[in-house]
Amino acid sequence: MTRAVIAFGANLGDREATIASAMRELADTQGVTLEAVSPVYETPAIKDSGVDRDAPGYLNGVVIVETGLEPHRLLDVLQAIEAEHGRVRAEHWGDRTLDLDLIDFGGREQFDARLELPHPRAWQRAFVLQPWLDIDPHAVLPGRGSVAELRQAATDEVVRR
Ligand code: PH2
Ligand code: MG
Ligand code: MG
Repeated sequence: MTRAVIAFGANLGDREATIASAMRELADTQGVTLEAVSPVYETPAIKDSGVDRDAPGYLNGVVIVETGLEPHRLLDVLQAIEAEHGRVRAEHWGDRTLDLDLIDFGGREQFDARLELPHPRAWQRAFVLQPWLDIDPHAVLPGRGSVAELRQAATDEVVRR
């Protein structure tokens, strides 16, 4: 079994209902057990160009799971749940009903066309680091260091719900 960290985000539709239902679906997945679900944060949309105050805001958080699945099978599960919630992959970093990102998989570092572990931008995003820290104060991001220290350095705005 491996401990995996998954970040969730939603900025379209009924964000809370979507996240609640995604958490249920994840919990109902064979080979996946929920260990902890973080508090939820209200966060402004980040685009390639920086903060976009005109875009709808996100709800963001993190869930820690224990899983017997391999990373790509877990990714399949996450993408199936996204698709069920009407996620359409159009604009890069575009608005979305649901985003489920695999952040860390048992400290593994790997890279292929479909998946990079750990998630390449998690280290600089307070909307991932803060909720992760809430449920695992001693968390470490492989190759980057302690999540607590990374959180101190991250500047994007997160407001606890
Ligand atoms: N996800 C993105 C791009 N921008 N901004 C916020 N606040 N929260 C997100 O989850 C987010 C984002 C790409 O996945
Ligand atoms: Mg994302
Ligand atoms: Mg994603």
